Amino acid sequence: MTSSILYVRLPCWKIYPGGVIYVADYIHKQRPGIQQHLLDLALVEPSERKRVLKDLLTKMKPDMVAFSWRNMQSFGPHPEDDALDVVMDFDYSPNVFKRLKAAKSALSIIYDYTLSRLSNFGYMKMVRKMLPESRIVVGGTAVSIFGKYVAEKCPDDTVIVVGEGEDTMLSIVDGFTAPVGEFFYKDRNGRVEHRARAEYFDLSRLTAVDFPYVESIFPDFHSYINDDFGVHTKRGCPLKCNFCLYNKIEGAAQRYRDPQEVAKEVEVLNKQYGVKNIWFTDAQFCSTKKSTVHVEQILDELLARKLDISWSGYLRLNFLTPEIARKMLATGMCSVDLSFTGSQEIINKMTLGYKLDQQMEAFRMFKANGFTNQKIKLYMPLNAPGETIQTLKKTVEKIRELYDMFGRDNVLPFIFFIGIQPGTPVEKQLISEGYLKAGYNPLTLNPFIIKRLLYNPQPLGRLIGHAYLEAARTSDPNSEYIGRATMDIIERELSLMT
Ligand code: B12
Ligand code: SF4
Repeated sequence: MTSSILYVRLPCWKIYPGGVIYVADYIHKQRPGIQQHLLDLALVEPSERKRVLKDLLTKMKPDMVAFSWRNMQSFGPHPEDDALDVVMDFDYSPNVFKRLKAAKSALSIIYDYTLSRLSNFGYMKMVRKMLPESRIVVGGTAVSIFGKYVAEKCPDDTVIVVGEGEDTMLSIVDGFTAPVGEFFYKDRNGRVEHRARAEYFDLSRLTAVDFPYVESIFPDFHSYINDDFGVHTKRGCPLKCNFCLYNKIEGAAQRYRDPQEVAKEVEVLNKQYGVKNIWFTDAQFCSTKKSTVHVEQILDELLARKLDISWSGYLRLNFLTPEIARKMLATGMCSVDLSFTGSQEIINKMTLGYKLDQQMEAFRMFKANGFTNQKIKLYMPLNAPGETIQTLKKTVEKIRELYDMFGRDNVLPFIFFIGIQPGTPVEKQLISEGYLKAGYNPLTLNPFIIKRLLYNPQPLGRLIGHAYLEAARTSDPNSEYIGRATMDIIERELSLMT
């Protein structure tokens, strides 16, 4: 049986480590006798990480070391990520020096990306070397997608947990004699076996996180107080958007936490710790009809608690009602974050499963039910398969409608492209069309393949690329958002085309 666990959150851009905290909190509630500690390497200088981990291993001598790995293939550049400028300059800048500079930056991004992957496996190997008898476990979203790859590279006698971790971790803690959930196990001889998930974890068992306990095992907890705190309200997505992996990471069945427990969690964060910003980290905070009922229950619980928070999360608006819109705004929703294309043809091609008219109607509901100056963030899959001059023109028109509705300054069109992810329908389609080679490696370090995985093909790719670069050159970032300036230039160029 396990008596001590060291959790190590592997480095990524600083973001509250919600996933591993849910796991540690659950283990504590089920097996309170186990000593736990959480080391967050995202908060440690790169040059210090090995030493800090080594010192902790020496001091604590845990009999289990559990790694949490969030991002592995993080190429999804958008206007708030420098990598988008690099890709655009490399492909479309008329200035040869800018192109060379972009090539150099691209190589340095890939170098960092390779180094971080190698270092992560290095931390696991260090544990195996220093504590040969310890059990190593690794989970997290990156592992949920690339579990097989992690199993190939990690040390022997490691359990690689795919998908949600609470119940699987408990079964490992209890001796790994009757394991549950999905995982790969690399045994002491390096052989890898796989278990598919056969049971569902009952989310009503996920009661409000015990933050005073979390504080006691995670001394760096306070460094996140002013950031967005991730709060989970449900898991799973039954929809089948053709580019998306979330329904595989979380499963298709939507399961819900108790709304009172969710609200209690937010209340403690807000009233006891002064946390103001919440991100509901569900694949979609509001999506199916049933989930809309659950969302309304959570909003009612939040309203009753009179909290001073601002929140956001990914939304689909199909089943929005004026009442829910009012409650969302009244509880502190600060932005409407959603995928957006203004063309029903593209919505259908991407199998998004909603009507554009419904979505526009939902926007009007926000406008009529308490909208003040919340941001409308449009994650636009520009130039997705099937995009034409006509469909792009329709998107431009609909964005204009949104400017008129909410005020131009409140609408933020994100210049976003589809990132092709392994096992998705769009990946299969692009392989069959010869855009990608069958059997390509989704974790490749080849910059040309990486660029292909960010889908922005010709001829519209050039138009969008040039528009983005012109916007970057001519608009003032202090007074204009680059996505809006880019859309204006795209509109101008489209008007010259038939
Ligand atoms: C919400 C979300 C965001 C929000 C986060 C808001 C916030 N403040 O938390 C925002 C919009 C900011 C965001 C940004 C980004 N994201 Co994001 N995000 C997600 C999303 C939808 C949910 C993640 C989450 O918090 N889930 C809730 C928690 C409770 O679950 P969890 O972390 O998965 O933890 C569970 C399990 O993984 C497991 N587990 C975790 N750790 C451990 C450890 C052990 C030992 C065990 C046993 C189990 C275990 O158990 C936990 C509980 O069941 C996922 C997709 C998805 N559906 O999972 C993408 C996802 C994680 N994001 C991803 C990416 C790439 C990014 C960005 C890099 C995008 C970009 N280019 O900017 C940035 C990076 C941010 C950063 N700083 O690292 C990728 C990462 C994987 C990859 N492809 O390598 C994902 C998987 C999406 C995807 N398919 O590409 N993201
Ligand atoms: S994009 Fe959203 S709604 Fe579509 S499958 Fe993914 S999580 Fe579900």
